[in-house]
Amino acid sequence: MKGSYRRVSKLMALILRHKPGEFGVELDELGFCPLESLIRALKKRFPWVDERVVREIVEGDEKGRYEIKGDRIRARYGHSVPVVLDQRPVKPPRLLYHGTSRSALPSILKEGLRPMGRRFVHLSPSIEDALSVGRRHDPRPVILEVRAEEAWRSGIPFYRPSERVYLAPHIPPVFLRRNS
Ligand code: HQG
Repeated sequence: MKGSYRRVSKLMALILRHKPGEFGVELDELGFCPLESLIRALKKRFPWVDERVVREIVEGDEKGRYEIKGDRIRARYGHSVPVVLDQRPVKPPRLLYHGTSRSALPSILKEGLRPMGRRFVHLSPSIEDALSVGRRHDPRPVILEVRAEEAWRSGIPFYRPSERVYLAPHIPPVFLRRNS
């Protein structure tokens, strides 16, 4: 993605996941807002943004971060603001991965993965994705292997808002193992 589009996408994520109010955007309970209100907010920092640019960002997004339905848009995952998840739980693959910082490890191995600032714990189907998630926190991240199918069998619901992201409310330490 072009650098300028990446900056706009970061701002979209900030508005749609975390701080809609600060940008004069109102989300409905499913996390949607009018595309037009998002564009108005984006234009304050990036005056050249229009609907075509936002649609290109959404369609080109490699992680499926956003969804447009009619004239409304939302983030598919990553929220800290309360949104209702309109998704059925799915059966996850046998293993999923979570990349994190070395400093978070002791606490994670003690209390499990918690959503912390977000609504859900985020898990990746591939080690590569988990590595890049982890690098946001630590240049030498730790990869945790999550025995997802077993966790699911024990009653923990999993959701898949986009191809490359699974969500769960909490992963107890018994399902975790350090992978690297
Ligand atoms: C850690 C981005 C201490 C957790 C990414 C993580 C992802 C604990 C940090 C998505 C803990 C929270 C989410 C515990 C978890 N004690 N630390 N018990 N349980 N943690 O950013 O998963 O690319 O909220 O390991 O790519 O890093 O922007 O979560 O290090 O998909 O689309 O607490 O956000 O999506 O950090 O990232 P975050 P995350 P985008």
